[in-house]
Amino acid sequence: MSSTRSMNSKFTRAIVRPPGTTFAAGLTTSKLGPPVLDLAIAQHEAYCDALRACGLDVMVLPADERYPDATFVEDVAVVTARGAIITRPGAPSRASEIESMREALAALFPRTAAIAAPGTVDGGDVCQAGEQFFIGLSQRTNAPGAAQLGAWLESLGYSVRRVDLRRTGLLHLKSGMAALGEGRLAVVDALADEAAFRDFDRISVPAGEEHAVNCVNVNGHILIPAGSRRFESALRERGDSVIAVEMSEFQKMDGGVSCLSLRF
Ligand code: CIR
Repeated sequence: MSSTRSMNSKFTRAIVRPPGTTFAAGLTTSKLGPPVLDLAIAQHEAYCDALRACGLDVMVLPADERYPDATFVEDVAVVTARGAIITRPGAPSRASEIESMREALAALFPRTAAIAAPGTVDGGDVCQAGEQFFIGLSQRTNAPGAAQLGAWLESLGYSVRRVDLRRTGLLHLKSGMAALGEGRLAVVDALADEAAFRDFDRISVPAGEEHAVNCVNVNGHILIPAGSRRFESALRERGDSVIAVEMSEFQKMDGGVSCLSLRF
């Protein structure tokens, strides 16, 4: 197996932040109705337990009522085994979320890089598949941001490919694909023919379960949203270890399994 196709290195830590009392005021395009905070908090706790079951030490940041979307910590940093970079989120309401993440990462990384204006990057547009990174160009991640992030990743020795999402209607790259490990990607139909994925095995997510494409491989266990039975069966038939987690309240706010943590 080539290094491009190999698994991400083993994760030991995760950073999460529970939803705060203002959670329902966050950004969303979904028509699923307002989230129930108590249920969201319970689902978040179960999600943290799932990460622990995969062997991760979970750093839980305090809920931040100032920023309703702050529970989606994945968007404000990109953390790799070789370094961390603070993003510059594309939604103005999320811009200041980076401040507390910068402080949290400073305790773990001697030096963090940062995306600078006019660049914008949401971490949801960044997917690592072994030595290969994919960066989505989206409503949140612009060309200058993608260029800065790409140059930084290449300086660390990673390969980078861009994926233009701007005509797909997808919020983020990882709203449409995920790295499953061992050279495999989960993809929705809108990205089935994406040239950047050419030398990966593509597993399509069944129609009606597209939200389940937002899944993550954590040390060989694939966390998927509960209720995506056909996708779950397809993974199990391939021999994958699958952990299903309830995500209903986060889906109401356009979030999913990957968005709720930084894993490294
Ligand atoms: C937002 O629109 O920014 C949040 N409501 C959802 C962010 C989801 N993040 C992700 O997929 N990485």
